[in-house]
Amino acid sequence: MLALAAALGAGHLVAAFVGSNASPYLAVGNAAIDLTPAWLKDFAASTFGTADKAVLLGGMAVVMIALAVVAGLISTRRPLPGQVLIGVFGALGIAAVLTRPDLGQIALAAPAASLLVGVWIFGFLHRSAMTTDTSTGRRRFLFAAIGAGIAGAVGQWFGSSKDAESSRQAVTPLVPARTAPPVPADADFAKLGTPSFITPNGDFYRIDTALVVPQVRAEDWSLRIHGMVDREVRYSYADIRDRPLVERIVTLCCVSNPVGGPYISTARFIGVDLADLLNEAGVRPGAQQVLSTSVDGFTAGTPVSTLLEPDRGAMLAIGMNGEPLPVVHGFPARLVVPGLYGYVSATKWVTDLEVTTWDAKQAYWLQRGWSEQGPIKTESRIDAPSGGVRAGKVRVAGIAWAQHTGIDKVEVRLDNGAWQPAVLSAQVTTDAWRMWWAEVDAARGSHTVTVRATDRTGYTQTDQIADVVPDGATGWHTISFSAA
Ligand SMILES: Nc1nc2c(c(=O)[nH]1)N[C@H]1C(S)=C(S)[C@@H](COP(=O)(O)O)O[C@H]1N2
Ligand SMILES: [Mo]
Repeated sequence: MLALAAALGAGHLVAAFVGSNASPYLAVGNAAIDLTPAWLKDFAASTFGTADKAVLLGGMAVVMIALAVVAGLISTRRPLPGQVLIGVFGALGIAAVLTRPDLGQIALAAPAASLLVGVWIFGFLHRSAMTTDTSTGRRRFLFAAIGAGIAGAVGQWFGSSKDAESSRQAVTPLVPARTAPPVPADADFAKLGTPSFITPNGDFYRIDTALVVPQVRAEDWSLRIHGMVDREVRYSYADIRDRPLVERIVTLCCVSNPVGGPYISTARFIGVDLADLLNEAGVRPGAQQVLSTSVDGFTAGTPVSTLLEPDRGAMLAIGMNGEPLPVVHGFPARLVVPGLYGYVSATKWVTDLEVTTWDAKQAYWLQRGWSEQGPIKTESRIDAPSGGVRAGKVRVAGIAWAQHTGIDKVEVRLDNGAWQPAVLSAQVTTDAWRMWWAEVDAARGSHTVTVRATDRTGYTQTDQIADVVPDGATGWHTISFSAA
């Protein structure tokens, strides 16, 4: 176990210089995320939610420790079994680093350091354990433990000294030339249990494949637009922030949001019109998708036609709720496309836009069985009541969304009774959610309440239950409560 710790510590230290994702433990975790079959990923996401990354890393630790203990026990005579195990782990680390699109060959130095240090330390400790001089043996074990800890800690400290947060703090206030409309007091029914209309940055849902949040400093960032364009263009952070900025209120939603789920939030995004940037590059006829790539290799494919729609409001966003984008939400820059699920549009830490066709390139989730097109489905959710209530008039409240179309009507029903209309909050923009509340008459006992929304195309949410794969869940949200 100690040799393994020393190996991981050495790899972590080297990774601080060659790319923090090259730290073998993280590289293997990231490779596991990318290689996980869709069914297992769905299981993990639905079982552990956003804790799935912690579960993955914890599970890897348990497996590694168990194997290390076994290898140690069968190495009592000769060091070979333990050294072979470390060699296998090292090879895994090397293979994992090779699969990472964000890591160059130099990054192989990290798992290679792990392999060499691990094999050497295991042999060293093995010899120490064999000596008859137990105090020397103990001292050497202690040295190895301390060395492993120091290597890991220095790697962690040095790696994080290049964090994006200090670069983010240095960004001077982003002042939009065109601000979003003010949010009226009746835009939410937070007092009745709905979320606040604008989600504070710290509460905004987070979904991505990154085990370690990518750290990109604004001064190192640039966005390249290439492919089926008249001229390739490149923008620095200063180029973007010095343009007239626009602010838009947009509700982002994840395709993995189950009916009634939490992966939906709203912010004021500040940035520039993506269509302007694409037009500066000059999109050639025949182009179908814009493949956006993040610094860590995630990709999303967005229809060119949607991005160039004059009223779509697709953005390259650099600000969120008056601040520079938080690092977890994509600092320095991300895409935001009203009306499309995040997996086909909302690339965070975006550095590359390739104008191409659907046949030429397949984005990350498309390769994993999700749909090519991802318009957000009209849905609604009940947030209150949660828990028991007093019998009589009971207030039910929640949210409804039909981004870029707008909500027309929300209805609720108690215990499969008649549908009754809910009161809607003020409409701020069709690109954001709307809150609703209604009062139902609930006698003592247990009840269910169900909600459904109708959007401005006249479409009423279907009660047909569909899974989140391949293009978003459907079905009516129902909750149970008891009245006393
Ligand atoms: N770089 C990167 N961007 C990404 C993703 C990702 O895994 N990596 N996930 C997408 C998905 S599936 C969603 S739903 C949104 C979530 O954005 P948020 O974390 O800011 O809420 O980001 C999108 N952008
Ligand atoms: Mo998502």
